[in-house]
Amino acid sequence: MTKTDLGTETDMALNLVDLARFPISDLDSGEGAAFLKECQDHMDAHGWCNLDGFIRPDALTALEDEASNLLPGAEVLTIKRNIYQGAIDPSLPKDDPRRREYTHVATQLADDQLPSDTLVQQLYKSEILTEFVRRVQKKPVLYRCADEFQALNVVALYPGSWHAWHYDTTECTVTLLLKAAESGGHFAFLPNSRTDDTEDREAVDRVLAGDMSHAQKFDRGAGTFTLFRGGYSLHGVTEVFGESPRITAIMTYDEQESRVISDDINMRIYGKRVEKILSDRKAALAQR
Ligand SMILES: O=C(O)CCC(=O)C(=O)O
Ligand SMILES: [Fe+2]
Repeated sequence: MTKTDLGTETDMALNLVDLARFPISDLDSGEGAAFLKECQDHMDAHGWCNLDGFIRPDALTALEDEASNLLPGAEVLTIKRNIYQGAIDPSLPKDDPRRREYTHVATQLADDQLPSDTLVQQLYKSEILTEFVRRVQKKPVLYRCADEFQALNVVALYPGSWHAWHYDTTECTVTLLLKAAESGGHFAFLPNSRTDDTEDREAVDRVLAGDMSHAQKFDRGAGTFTLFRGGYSLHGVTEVFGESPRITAIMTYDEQESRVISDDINMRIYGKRVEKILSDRKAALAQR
């Protein structure tokens, strides 16, 4: 499938999603309504919703090819961060695992490196898809994140790398697996491990100490669409093994319209390239 086969006028979800199995374009009647209820019930009961085979096989090949062609232009990011991706709570004891910084190495395309005519960007911008995510999460309003770097990312984890434990900086995250790892590379998480003012410390500390027995883990094939509350569910990806990378598209959403992330966090996540963009911008503004 190529971009010209797909046209540009229609909502891209209609072209890429397996609508026969996942009728996201009509959620108010018949099969669509029943499907939505199933997703909502699963989200309520478990804190996640996993849709295996969400992307049609021909569309998946096109998305995977597109990502593989773009990835050589991506930076290899070495990201060192605590699980909250922000300042450490000074009241924590010195040896508390929640003070620790965890490192992962990812080859990552930020939103501004994904052109607007790419399939993945058009899928993310789909109103049908956004509305589906909103309704599964039972939000009165939900917007795609407006941050120029974080909104949509494509992340490749090469063998030997993993994604360190963290909470996302936006509330609702969807991950779309474009290419599965040959082995390893499991997405693992603690559904709803924190709220705005409390955290399930026992569960979090257990995971940080290396005990994964209570973490949620499941096998996901390429084309799987997984909804969860990434800002409130500690999560990461286990080490990738084999010869080829594991590739995901990360789509972020927030209840707040025009939600952007602080420069400080973006520089920490995206490193030198973003530091330069932001400092060049400041310098240009100062000259005006
Ligand atoms: O690749 C994944 O499955 C998850 C990645 C992730 O958690 C993130 O990019 O914030
Ligand atoms: Fe995440």
